[in-house]
Amino acid sequence: MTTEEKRILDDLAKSVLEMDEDLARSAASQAVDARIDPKTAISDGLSKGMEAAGVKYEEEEYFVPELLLCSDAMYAGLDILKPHIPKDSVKKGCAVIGVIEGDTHDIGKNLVKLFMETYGFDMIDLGRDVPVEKFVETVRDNDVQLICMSTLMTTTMAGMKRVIERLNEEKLRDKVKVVIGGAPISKAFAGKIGADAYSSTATEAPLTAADLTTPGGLAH
Ligand code: B12
Repeated sequence: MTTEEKRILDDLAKSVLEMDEDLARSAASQAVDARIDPKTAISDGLSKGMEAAGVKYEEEEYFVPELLLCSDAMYAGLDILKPHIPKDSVKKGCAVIGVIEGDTHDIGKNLVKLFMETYGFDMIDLGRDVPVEKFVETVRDNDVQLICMSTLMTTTMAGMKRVIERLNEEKLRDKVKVVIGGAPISKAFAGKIGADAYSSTATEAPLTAADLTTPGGLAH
């Protein structure tokens, strides 16, 4: 990576951390002009800034209003980068995605959705604070091969287990693979609740998903 590319990624991260939408837009445009992979600009630039904001929140230097301004800057940069992500034309199937009930954190979920779409998945986005039954209904009523569930809070993790239990009860579990993610989630937790896979980043999520849904992938 050149010094200039590193400077642009640092500016993307800084723009989010410092709640600076103008810097987010200009650094994102510079990333496009410099032909930096837009996914790298998102994961190694904007997302890094959000992580740093999280540290400041934990240190009680930032509070909820600051985090909201950080996420505004993140979305300002994303709007510019999004159209430049190359789309894979090979269709990979249909997935439903949502943030589990009780949780309104949706930045990570939105990144996963974006990366899945550009990888060729059709996505049904249920949004955030999604009731358990909504996931179940969506699987029942649509031709979906995969559920992607997100949560950022330890207090809402149990909702993921409940979705899997309800899919079992409704005899829908064999119809779909289940991938879970979010900061407090781990591979061990995924195994414990009977999910098929866990992925720690939006970059990795589509590969994990394709492994599960493609014949010859991990699950076959
Ligand atoms: C930004 C933020 C907010 C924003 C959210 C804005 C939004 N629209 O999302 C706002 C200010 C609104 C907010 C509110 C609250 N927050 Co908050 N918030 C955060 C913060 C700082 C960053 C989260 C984030 O966006 N990270 C950036 C994204 C890109 O990362 P990510 O979400 O982890 O996603 C990546 C991966 O995890 C993965 N991934 C995510 N989902 C999925 C799904 C799948 C299927 C896969 C494969 C992968 C995957 O891919 C993503 C990209 O690589 C975290 C701290 C932290 N370090 O995580 C606290 C944090 C999550 N918040 C916390 C809390 C407590 C709250 C509030 C309750 C605060 C309050 N007193 O009101 C409320 C929640 C209200 C509610 N019920 O939902 C706590 C949760 C504690 C807990 N119980 O576990 C945290 C951990 C902070 C802390 N240390 O205390 N918050």
